[in-house]
Amino acid sequence: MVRYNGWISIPEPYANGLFAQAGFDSVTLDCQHGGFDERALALSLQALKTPQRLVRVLWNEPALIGKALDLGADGVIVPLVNSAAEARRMAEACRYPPKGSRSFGPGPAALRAPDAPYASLADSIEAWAMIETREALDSVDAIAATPGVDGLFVGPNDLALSLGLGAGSNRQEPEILAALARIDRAAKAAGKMSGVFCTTAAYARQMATLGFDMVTTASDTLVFADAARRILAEAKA
Ligand code: 3PY
Ligand code: MG
Repeated sequence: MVRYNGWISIPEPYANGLFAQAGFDSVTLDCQHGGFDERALALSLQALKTPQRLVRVLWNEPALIGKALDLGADGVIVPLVNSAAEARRMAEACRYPPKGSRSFGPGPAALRAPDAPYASLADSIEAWAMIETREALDSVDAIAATPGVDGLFVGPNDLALSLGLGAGSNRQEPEILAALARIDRAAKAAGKMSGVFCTTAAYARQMATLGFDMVTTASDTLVFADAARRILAEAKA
């Protein structure tokens, strides 16, 4: 079943709760290009009741990945994973030894399931590697096959930039559609999940039909700006 993901950039638990009430299967709090600092992330993770709460971390950096998980994220989306070595770095940062090198400190994560042994709680987290460069595309099979990488998530803007096509989501150029199909195939061949960032319902449906397991359907900043523009225009019409 396809997972419908909501994308959250506004670092405000109240706004995040209103947005999440739409009923997304998962939400992603964006620490790369969104406004979250550590404190805001902690508060929003505690406030959100969505079944799966992912955090897009600022960088492929074990300290940032460990912190997001300690704060209670159910998984991380790691930007710009360009090689098998980089995939290994992020995967190991997500899991405790012997599977990885995450430092022990469950913190607020333990509030989610106080009776669960920390290892089983940590084992259920999802590690998503972002495929968003030509280099990543060239190594996509090796990234997908990396133990501990649970899914490949496409950043269409950076991917299109890297392919020399300029930034933008919801793209229909054959070269981009071929890259998307290639990434989805690589994930499936390795028994992993595939996901893609979209900003329209139509494109999210198209990607779900193509085979993607998780589609980002709406982004809080775009929804906010679009609704204000549309209502103002309607009032003036
Ligand atoms: C991209 O499109 O590059 C992304 O990272 C989506 O947020
Ligand atoms: Mg990106």
